[in-house]
Amino acid sequence: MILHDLPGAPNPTKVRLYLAEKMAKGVTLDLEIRKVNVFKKANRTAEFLAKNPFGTMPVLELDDGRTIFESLPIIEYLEEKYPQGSMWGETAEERGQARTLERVADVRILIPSATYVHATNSPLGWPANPAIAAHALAQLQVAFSWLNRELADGRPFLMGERVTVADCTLQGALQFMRFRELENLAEFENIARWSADYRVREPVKSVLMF
Ligand SMILES: N[C@@H](CCC(=O)N[C@@H](CS)C(=O)NCC(=O)O)C(=O)O
Repeated sequence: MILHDLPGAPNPTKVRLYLAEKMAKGVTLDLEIRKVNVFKKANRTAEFLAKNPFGTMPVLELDDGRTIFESLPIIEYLEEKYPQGSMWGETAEERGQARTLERVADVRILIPSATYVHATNSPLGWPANPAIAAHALAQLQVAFSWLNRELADGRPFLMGERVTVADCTLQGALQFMRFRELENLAEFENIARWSADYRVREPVKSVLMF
């Protein structure tokens, strides 16, 4: 398998963190990671668009040439292929809750934070858009306020004592926000504490850029 990657970007980072966590649980994955040079528009070539018609990363290319080009389905595919060391949880209830937190981290944090970064200081050079930035920031404030209250109990991971995909998604978002120096989470001290603790864990150090 080949993972087509864009280091530092939120969705690819989510998958890279997932892989790092999975390997730290002792799972061996036969996977090559290939960086896609977006500055040279390598994701807009006919060859790449045949793998993902939308030109986005991450893309998982299977050994038979088929591709999976959405981050969460990539993770779900790998979870099915490598069920040992579940990154969702042991019981149906745990998995349901972990998936809920993952969706919140993605839909209410990762997507608006990526929108905000691109609308203010896009690392890809996309044009600024103050109205879109303001809307995204308002969405983020709501989600961060809720999550900050949830994390007030000092738990090490979103689901408590065990790491899940939800942590990978949240850190993928926060990593990307560092491009905008928006990871000034002073107002959200419990999220800041969670992030600082998560970032220094051995498995994830090699994935996080700065
Ligand atoms: N919903 C998709 C979003 C993928 C996406 O937007 N990827 C971004 C990086 S986070 C990308 O490749 N951007 C480059 C571009 O659009 O040219 C997923 O979860 O994989």
